[in-house]
Amino acid sequence: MSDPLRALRPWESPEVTSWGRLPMNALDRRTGALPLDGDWRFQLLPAPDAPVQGVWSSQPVPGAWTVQGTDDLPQYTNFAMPWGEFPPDSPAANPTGVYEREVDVPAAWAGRRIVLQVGAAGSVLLVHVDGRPVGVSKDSHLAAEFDLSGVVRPGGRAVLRLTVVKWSDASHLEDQDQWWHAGITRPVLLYATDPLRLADVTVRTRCDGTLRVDCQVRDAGGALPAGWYVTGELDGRLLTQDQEFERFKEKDGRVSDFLGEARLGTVVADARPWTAETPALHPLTVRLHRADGSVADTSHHRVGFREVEIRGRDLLLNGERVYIRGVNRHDFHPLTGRTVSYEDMRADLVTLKRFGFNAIRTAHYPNDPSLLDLADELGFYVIDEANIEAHDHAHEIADDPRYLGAFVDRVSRMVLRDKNHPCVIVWSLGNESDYGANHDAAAGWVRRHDPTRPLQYEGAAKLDWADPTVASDIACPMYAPLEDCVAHALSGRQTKPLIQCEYSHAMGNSNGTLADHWEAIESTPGLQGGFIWEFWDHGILQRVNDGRPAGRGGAGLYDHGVTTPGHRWAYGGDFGETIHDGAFVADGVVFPDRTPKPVMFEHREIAAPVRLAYTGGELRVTNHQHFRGLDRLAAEWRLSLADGGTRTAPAELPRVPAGGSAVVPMPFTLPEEGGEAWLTLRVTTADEEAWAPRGTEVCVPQVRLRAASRTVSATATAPGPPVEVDEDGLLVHPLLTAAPVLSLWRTPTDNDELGGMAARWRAWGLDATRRTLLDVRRGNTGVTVIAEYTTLAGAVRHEQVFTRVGGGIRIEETADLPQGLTDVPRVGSVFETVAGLDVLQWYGQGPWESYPDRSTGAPVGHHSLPVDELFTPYLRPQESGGRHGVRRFTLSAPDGTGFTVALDEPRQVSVTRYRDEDLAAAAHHDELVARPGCVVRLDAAHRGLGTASCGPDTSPGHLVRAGTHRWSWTLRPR
Ligand code: IPT
Repeated sequence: MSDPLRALRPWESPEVTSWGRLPMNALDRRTGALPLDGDWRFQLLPAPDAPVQGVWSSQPVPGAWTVQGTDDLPQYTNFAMPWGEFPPDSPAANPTGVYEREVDVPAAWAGRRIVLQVGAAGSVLLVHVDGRPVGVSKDSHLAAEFDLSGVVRPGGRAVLRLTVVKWSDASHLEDQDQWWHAGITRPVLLYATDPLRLADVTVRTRCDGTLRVDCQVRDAGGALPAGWYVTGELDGRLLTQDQEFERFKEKDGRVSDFLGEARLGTVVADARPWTAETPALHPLTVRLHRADGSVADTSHHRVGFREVEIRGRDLLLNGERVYIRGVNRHDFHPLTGRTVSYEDMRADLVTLKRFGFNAIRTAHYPNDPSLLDLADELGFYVIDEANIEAHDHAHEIADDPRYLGAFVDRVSRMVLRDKNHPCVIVWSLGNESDYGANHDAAAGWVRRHDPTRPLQYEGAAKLDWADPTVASDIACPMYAPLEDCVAHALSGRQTKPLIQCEYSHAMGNSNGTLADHWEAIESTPGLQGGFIWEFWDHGILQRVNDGRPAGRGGAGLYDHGVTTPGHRWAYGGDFGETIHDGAFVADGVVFPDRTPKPVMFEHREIAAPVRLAYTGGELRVTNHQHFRGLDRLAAEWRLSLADGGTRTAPAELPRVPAGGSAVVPMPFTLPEEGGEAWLTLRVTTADEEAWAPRGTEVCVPQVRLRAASRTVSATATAPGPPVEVDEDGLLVHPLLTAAPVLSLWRTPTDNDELGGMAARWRAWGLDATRRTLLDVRRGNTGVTVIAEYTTLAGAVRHEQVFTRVGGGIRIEETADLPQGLTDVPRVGSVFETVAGLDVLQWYGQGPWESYPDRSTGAPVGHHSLPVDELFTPYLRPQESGGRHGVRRFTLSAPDGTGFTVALDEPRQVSVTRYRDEDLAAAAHHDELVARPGCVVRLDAAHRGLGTASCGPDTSPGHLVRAGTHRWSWTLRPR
C-alpha cells in the first residue's frame, strides 16, 4: 500500500498514541482562526485498508456519521465490547470515514506558523494534506494539532483529508457506558501564529490573591530569538515578570528547539475569590513581545482565585468544607450524538444550577472544552476525568505495558488542556479500568505536573477507602450502601474525604432514598457528597417508520420529554443491534430533551440554600450556603390549610451570612379551625443571575405548623339509597367503569426489574392475581364484601366495608398478606372512571411526582393538574405518575361534575390513563395509547423506589411487608 500512514496500521498498535501531533497546551486558538466546519466530501469504507473510491457523498463537520444518514448506526453497550476481539485487536469489519475538503490558506499567513486543529475524532485520526501524510492521533475526546507550516502554502489551496477509523486498540480504552459513535465530533480549524509564540501558559492562584503565570515560549524560526519578554495584564493591572530563563542548545547562532520560560506574578489584594457560589473571574491577557516591544503572540484567560486542599478527611475549597452536590455528565445530544453546541452545554449547566447542583464529573472523558469555560463562569466544581475506561478488559489492560503510553498520554493531555480552569478541582484517572501500573504511571505524572489539585480514581480507592498509598486522594466509591459510608466515617479509620463518584442511579423512576443520603452527609463528618449517575437519558430521536436516527432534521420534533408522533427515543437495541444493554442508557435526571425528571425537584429541595425550621413555637431561617449571604434571594410565605385554602404574605429574608440563621416572626395567625397547617417559604432569585432570570424559584422549604386533628373520620352514617354491589360483590357507581379491587402490583420500574424484585413478584403471580368472591353481607347502611386473591405465595383475604355516609360512600378496606408475601410493590385499591374527568385537584404533596422514598422535595399543599400531565413519560413505560402524602383529591369534568375522595391518612395515589397491562405491553412511551377514563390507584402501602438497577435498594422502612393492611376512604360526588 502506498500510503505510509495506513501501511503502519496504527489502529492495531496501542504503543502508537500519536504521530506528528503537537503537544497539548492550555491556549485557546479559536479567535482569529479559520473555521473548517461545514459540509465535507465523505465516503465510508468497510475497513481502514480498503481503497478510497472516486464516489463521494457529504457529511457535516462536526458530527458523528452514526446519526447523519450512513448505514453505520449507533450501538449501545454498557461495558460489553460490541465485538469479540481481545485487546489490542479490533474487528476486520471496521467502518472508516474519509473526509475531504479544499482549504484556501490566507495569503496573509505568509511567514507564519500554520496549525491544523481537529477538536475530536475517533477512535483513530489520520491526517493527509495534498496526499502527504501529516499525522495520527488517538483519544476521541481531546483535540489534536498538527503543524502544517511548510506543508500548505499561504495564498494557495490545499486538499485536507481526515480519515477516521472507528475501531482500534484504543476502543478498548473507550468502553464507556454510552452509545458507540464515530466521526469528527468537535470543530476543525486552521490557525496561524508568529514563529515566536506562546507555547503554553499555566495559571496558578491562591485565594489570598496570589497569582503566578508561567509562560512557555517557543520559536520555530531557527535563529535565536534574543530579547523576547512577556507582559501580563490582569483586570487592567500590569503584572511583573520576575523570572525568566531559556533552555536550548545553540550552535553557530542557530537553536535546536528553543524554549524560553518566564514567570509573571502579582498579589491582588482585593481579589474576589472564585467559588461555585461566587464564580468571580478576572480577565488576564498575556503578551509575548519581541525585543523591539512589538507583540508576537497574545493569549487570553479568565482567572479564578481559589485553592483546593485536602486537610484530614475534608476537601477544602478556599479553606471551606463544601458539599459536593454533583452529577455525572456526558457530552450528549438526542440529534447529534456526542456533538454538542455551546448553547446546549450552557443549557445543561443552567438546568443543573437551577436544581441545586454545584458539581460535575465529566464522565468518563474530558468534555467539550466550552463546558469548562461555562463551568468557570456559572460556578461548578468539576472532576475532570480522563478518557480511559477499559471496562470489559480492565484487568488485562491496567498492567499491559503496550497501553502504558496511552494511559499517560490521555491523562497528561487532559491536564495540559484544562489546568487553568478554576472550576477543575480534582483530576480523575478514568473509570472502571481495574487498577494497575499504568494508572500509577499516569498518577505520577499528574502529581508532579500539578501539585495544586488532588486526584482520584475509583478503581484504586475501592481496594481500601483509607489506603494512603493508592492512586486516589479521595475515597470515591460508586453505589456504596449508605450504611457502609456512614460506618467508614465513624470507624476512626477514615483518612480521605468520602465523596461517591457515582450514586443514586437515575434509571427510569428512581432515586429513592436520595434524601437519606443527604441527611447522613450533612450530619456525618467525613461524608462530603457525591455525583448522581447521571445527567442524561441518552435517548436518540429515531423515526419509527425506517428506524433511522432523525439527526439534525429532528429539531423541534419533541417537547417536554415527549416525542411527536412517528418518532421515539431510541435506546439500546432499537437500531437493530444484537449486542446491547437496552434501556440502561436511559438513566439520567433529565429526559433526552433536557426536560427535568421529578427527581430534579427532589434534589433542588435537598440542596436548598435556605432552610426553615419550626421548633418550640419558633420559626428559624438558616442560610445553608457556603459563601453567600441571602441578599440575592427573595421570598414569599405561603400558608396551606387543609380545610381553608392557601394564603400568601411577603417575606423578608434575614441578613445572615453563610451558615448563619435567625429567628423570624410568624407571618400568619392560624385560624382556630382548619385542621392541618403548613407553612412554605417560596424562595426565588431576587436579581438576574447568569443562570436564571429574576423570580426563578430556587427552593420551597416547608414546615408543619399544626397537625391534623384526629377527628374520627366522618363515621356518621346517613340515610339514602343503599350501597349497590353487583353479583360479584363489586361496587356499582355511576362514575366508575371498574369498581375498586385490591392491587398488589405495580408495573415494574427499572429498579424493580434489574434489582430482581419484579421476577420474584411475577413468580408469586402478583401481576395476575385471581379474585374469588367469598361473601357478601348486606346491612342497613352498607355492604361488606369479602374476597380472596390467589397468589403462589398464599391467598390474600380482602375485605371491603361499604357504608353510606353524608352524600357518599365510605370504603373501609383490609388486606391480610400471608407471611410468604413480604416485600410486595403495593397494597391498595385500583378503579377506573368514566371519560371526561380530566382535571385532578389534590391536597397533599406535589405538584410533581413523588414516592415514599422520594418525597422530600414535594411540599404539602393544594395542587391541580390536568390528568394528562400527571404521568411521567419515562422512556420505558413503568410505574409512574404517583403522588405521595395525598389526603384528598377531586377528579372533575369541565362542567363541574366529578367526585372527591377523602383518605383516612396521607396515602400514595396515582391517576393515569393506563392500566398496568397497557404499560407492560409498551416498550417505549410513544407506544402507549391513553384511555379516555382514568385509572385511579390509592395505596395503603407503596414500596419505595430505591436504586437497585445499579446500587442499593430502598431502605427497609420503605418495604411493604406481610401482615394486615388497613385503609379507608370516602367517595362523594363533587
Ligand atoms: C458504573 C459506570 O461507571 C457507569 O459508567 C455506568 O455504567 C453506571 O455504572 C451504571 O449506569 S459501572 C457499574 C457496573 C457499577
